[in-house]
Amino acid sequence: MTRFRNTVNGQPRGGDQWIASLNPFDGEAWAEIPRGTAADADEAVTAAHKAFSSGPWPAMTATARGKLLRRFGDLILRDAEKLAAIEVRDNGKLYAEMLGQLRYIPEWFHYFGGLADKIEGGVLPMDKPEMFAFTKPEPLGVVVAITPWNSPLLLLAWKLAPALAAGCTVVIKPSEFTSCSTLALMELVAEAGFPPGVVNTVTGYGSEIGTALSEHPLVAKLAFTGGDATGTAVYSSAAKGLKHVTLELGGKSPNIIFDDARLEDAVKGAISGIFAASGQTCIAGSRLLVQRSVYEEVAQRVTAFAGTAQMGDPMLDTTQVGPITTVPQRDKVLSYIDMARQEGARCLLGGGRPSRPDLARGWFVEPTIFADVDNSMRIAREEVFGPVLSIIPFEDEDHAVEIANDTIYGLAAGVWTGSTRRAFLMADKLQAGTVWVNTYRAVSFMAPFGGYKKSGIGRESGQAAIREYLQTKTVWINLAEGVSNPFVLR
Ligand code: TXE
Repeated sequence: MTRFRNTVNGQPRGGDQWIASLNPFDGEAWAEIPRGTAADADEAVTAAHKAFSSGPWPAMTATARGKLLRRFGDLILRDAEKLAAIEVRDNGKLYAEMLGQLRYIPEWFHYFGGLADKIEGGVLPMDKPEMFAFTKPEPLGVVVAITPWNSPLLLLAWKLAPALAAGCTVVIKPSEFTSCSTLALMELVAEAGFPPGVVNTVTGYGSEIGTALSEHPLVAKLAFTGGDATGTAVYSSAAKGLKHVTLELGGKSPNIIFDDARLEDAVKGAISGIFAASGQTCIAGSRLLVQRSVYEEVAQRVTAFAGTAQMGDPMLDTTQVGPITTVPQRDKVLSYIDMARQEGARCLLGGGRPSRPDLARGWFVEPTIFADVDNSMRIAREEVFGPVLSIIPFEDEDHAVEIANDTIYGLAAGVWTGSTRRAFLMADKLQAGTVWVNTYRAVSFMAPFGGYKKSGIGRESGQAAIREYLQTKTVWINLAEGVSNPFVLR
C-alpha cells in the first residue's frame, strides 16, 4: 500500500500512527497518511514561521516569487493526470471532472504569480508640511490552509496561490479523507524550488490537530473551506488569537428557472447544478425554483434527463455519477432523503442506494429528485451535499426572490431567463456572492468567489484575493528638522 508522508521544513515526516485512505468506489484502503498530533502541528507552524522570518523567502523579490509560482503551475500541468487519478481514488469524483480541475489549477498559479509584483503601495498626498508618507503592503505571516474532501487541490490552489504570491508561508491541513493528492503535490513544491519551510503539511483528524493549528500563536491567518459548523469553530479559535480568516462554507443555492428561459438549457443547468460531482459541491444548486407555468414540464424533463445518468466507476469516461466520498456523508445524504419523504415531498426519482450488484461495494446514492418541496422543509433549508434536488414552485419575480433569499446561506444563485431586464434585476436582488445567468457552476481564477450571510467571509480568486493575505504598513518620514510640541497630536 502506498504511504504518503508529510513535508515539514522540506523534509519528509511519517508518523507513529497512520490513517487509511479509502477508495469510495470499492471501499478498499489504497493508501495511508500520517495521523498527525498537536506536536506535529506545532512543528509545521514553527517551520513555516522560521521560513517567513528569515532565510531566502523574505529576501526574495516579488518578481522571483512570481516566477516560482508560475513554474509550480507548469509542473502541476505536467503531472495533471497523475494527480487527478490520486484524487479520484481518494474522493470518488469523476476522473473527467478531476482532470479538468487539475488542468485548470495551474491558471491560479500563473495568475497570482503574475500579480505578485504588481501589488503596489501609494504615496500619500500629505496634509502636513515637510512630512512624507507612503503605504506598503506586507504579507500577513503564517497561513494555515484547511481544506475539505470534495475538491482538495482546487480549493487548496485558491488559498495557496494568493498566499505565496503575497509572500506568506503556509501550513496545509487537508481533509483526513483526501490528503493523498496534497502530499503528492509537495514533490512539485520542492521541484519548483520553493525554499524549505515555505509550504508544509500536517495530516490527521480535525478533532486532533485542528485546534493546535487554529489557536497556534505563530499563525496569522486561517483560510478554511468546509462545513459551516466546523467553520464556526475555526472562526471562534481565530477570534481567541485575533487571527485573520477567510471562510468558505456551505450553501443552499437557488437555481431559478423562469418561463421565458430556453428550457432545454435550463434543464441542463439544473442537472449540472446538482448531479455533477454527485452534488458534493458548495455551490450545488440544490433548490430548483421553477415558475408555476412551466413547473410540471421542467420537473418532468429534469427527471427524465437525470434518469439517464450513468452511475459507475469514476475512472470511466462513460460514468456520469460517481460515489459519495465518505461513508458518514453517504449516510447523511440518505438520512435527508428519508427526512424529505417524512416531510411530505414527492419523490420523482431515486431515493436510496442503487440496487446494481456492481455498485454494491461503493458508497453510491441514486440521483434523487423531490418535487412539491416547501421552502420551510429541512430538505430546503439544510445543506445535504449530495445528489438530491428539491423542486420548489414560484409565481413571479418577487416570489422567486423571496424564496431564494429565505435561507441562512448566500454562496451562489442561478437564473435562467430570456429577458435582459430580468437578468439584471435578479442579479441585483439575489443575496449571493455569485450569480450566474443562463449558466451554472462556472468558476475562474479571475472571478472573486465567496459567500454572503453564513456562506462565509472573504473572497478567493481575482485580484482582491491577494489582499486577504496582506496587511498595510503606513510609513511616515519627517523631513523637517526639530520636533514640535511633544504633548499634542502631530
Ligand atoms: O467537513 P469539515 P465534513 C459540508 C457538507 C458536509 C459537512 C460536513 O455539508 O456534509 O460540511 O463535512 C477540518 N479545527 N461541506 O465534516 O469538518 C477537517 O479535517 C480545524 C461543505 O467532512 O468542515 C477538514 O480538513 N479544522 C464544504 C476540513 O476541516 C477542522 C466541503 C473540512 O471538514 C476541525 C466539505 C477543527 N475543529 C463539506 N474539524 C464546502 N464548502 O465545499 C475538522 N476540521
